[in-house]
Amino acid sequence: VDASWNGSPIVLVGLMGVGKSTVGRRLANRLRVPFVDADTAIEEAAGMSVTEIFAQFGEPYFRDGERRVIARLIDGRPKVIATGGGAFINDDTRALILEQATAIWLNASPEVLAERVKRRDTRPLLRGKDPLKVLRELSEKRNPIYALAPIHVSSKRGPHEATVNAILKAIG
Ligand code: SKM
Repeated sequence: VDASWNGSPIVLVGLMGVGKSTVGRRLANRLRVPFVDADTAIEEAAGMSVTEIFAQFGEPYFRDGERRVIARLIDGRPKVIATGGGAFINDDTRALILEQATAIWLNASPEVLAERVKRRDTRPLLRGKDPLKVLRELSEKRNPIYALAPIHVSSKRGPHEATVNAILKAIG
């Protein structure tokens, strides 16, 4: 497809609402490689939803399972993996991703993110809170860490296809 992507798994990181799953699926189609959503893989492995895991076992337990699932998904084969928003923030998970995959930070302003998450109510970290406020706080806290990914692509308002094209250009 291109000159510089070495075929290692592409791992999309960034905050909830930025479009990691949608963009990831389309990117995988364009590259003709499999797509995996890590949150979905965790739910399949656990036999419960992310929300249920948080509620019943707490966040540290979830993070540990998340790291193990991502370690299993990064198997050297070309594929696109969308991660949950907190995966890359965990030191061990981030080290694994940086060592064994091509990490891409998908970023957007808290305002754009808040607009997108409004359409779904499946985010434990947003439960009962003002999404814009939470997303501003999370951006401030997490953006410096997401920025450790070697490739940064911004996801603007509008069709995700533009973001997919920007990624293809960035890895090409
Ligand atoms: O992985 C889930 C979970 O709700 C945690 C999270 C986060 O910390 O940003 C994002 C979701 O994808």
